[in-house]
Amino acid sequence: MQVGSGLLYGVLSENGDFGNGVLFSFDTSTNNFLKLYNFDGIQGGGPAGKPVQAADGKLYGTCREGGGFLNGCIYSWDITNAVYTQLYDMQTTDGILSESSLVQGTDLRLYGVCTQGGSSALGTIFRYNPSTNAVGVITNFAGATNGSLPFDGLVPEAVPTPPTNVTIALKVFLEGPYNTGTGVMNDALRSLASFPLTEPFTSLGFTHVGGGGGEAIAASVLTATGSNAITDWIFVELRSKTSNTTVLRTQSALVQRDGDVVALDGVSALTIPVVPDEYYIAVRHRNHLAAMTLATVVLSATPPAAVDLTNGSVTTFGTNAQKINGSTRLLWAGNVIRDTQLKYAGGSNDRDPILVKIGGVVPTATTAGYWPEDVTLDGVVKYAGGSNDRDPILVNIGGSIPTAVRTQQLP
Ligand SMILES: [Ca+2]
Ligand SMILES: [Ca+2]
Repeated sequence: MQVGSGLLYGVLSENGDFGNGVLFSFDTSTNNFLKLYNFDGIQGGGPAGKPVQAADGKLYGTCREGGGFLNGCIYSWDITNAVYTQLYDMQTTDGILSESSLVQGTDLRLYGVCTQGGSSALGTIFRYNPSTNAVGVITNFAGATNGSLPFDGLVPEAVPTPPTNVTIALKVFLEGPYNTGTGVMNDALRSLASFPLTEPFTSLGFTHVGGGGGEAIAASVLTATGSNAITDWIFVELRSKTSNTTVLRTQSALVQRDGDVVALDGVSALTIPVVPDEYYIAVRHRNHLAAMTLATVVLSATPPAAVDLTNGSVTTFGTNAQKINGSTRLLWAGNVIRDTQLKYAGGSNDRDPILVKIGGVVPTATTAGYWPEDVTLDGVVKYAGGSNDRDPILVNIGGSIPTAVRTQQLP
């Protein structure tokens, strides 16, 4: 066994100064073998099984010979003070000639087996209490009924560590960069020098919960091309299965052109450090209306739960939470002033900031960069002319009555 100092400890069952075995240590860094104690055959001899370090820091082991009744004994070795102690002399009723290592239970008792002794002289399972220096027999082996002659001790069942992550194969399309012709989103933003390598949500006032926030990516993540190129950052919420308004955990992630929401390496499935359970999943973006699953989704460590918000396979909370484009679902574009409404006119409308961003005077002017006013996410804020950022807002509130609004569908 290797204990805190990095030393390994073991026993030799024969020889040594008294011919009755040796307790030794071995330094794995220096290859230094050190005899610590020579068993004398009186206070124990013929140690068998490897010593075990108990919770009190001492080593504990068994001798198959010696001791007060010549039936073997239980001993301890105080590592700190280099002191050997003959603790308990095995009697015939306890079991004798133990060849096993001990194992410490959660009750802090040490458990072992004897090859002989006990009520049928065919061995026992015993329990040693270091606090009271007492041995109790748990099982007497009787041969035909339950076996005999146990040699090698007991092994504790390993308690599996419950997973603390879930993975999601989440898919979502943003209307702004979505191209109906290609069926994927554009990826103009990733080429901008101003594309943030740290999630943009915190500085925009999004509320991170449960340890989310501050996620960062390597610049190389943005060099991917094709359908897996990065379109933008996306904000994922896991909400309580018992309260769909209670956000338990948020996480910033990336969305690829084909809608896959991926981890910070730009390719892996989204992993969120929460215990496996059922959650509502909401998806937010800087300037699109958020949407949430109507039902909870069972999330586990593996396989990733498929949550495809692009094809209608997942029902969303509310009414028309997403824009329907043929058979494709998109998050509504145009929430330039990030609130719960798309507004084209009136107070806090989403149109005016676009005009302001291009300078406020010449409607045909443009401003490049990573801005919430860039509704189409093409890297250019544009108020008038083809592919401008203003018209999608008007279209999304109905297209005819400028004072109409579209309200985000979240509980
Ligand atoms: Ca708005
Ligand atoms: Ca634009």
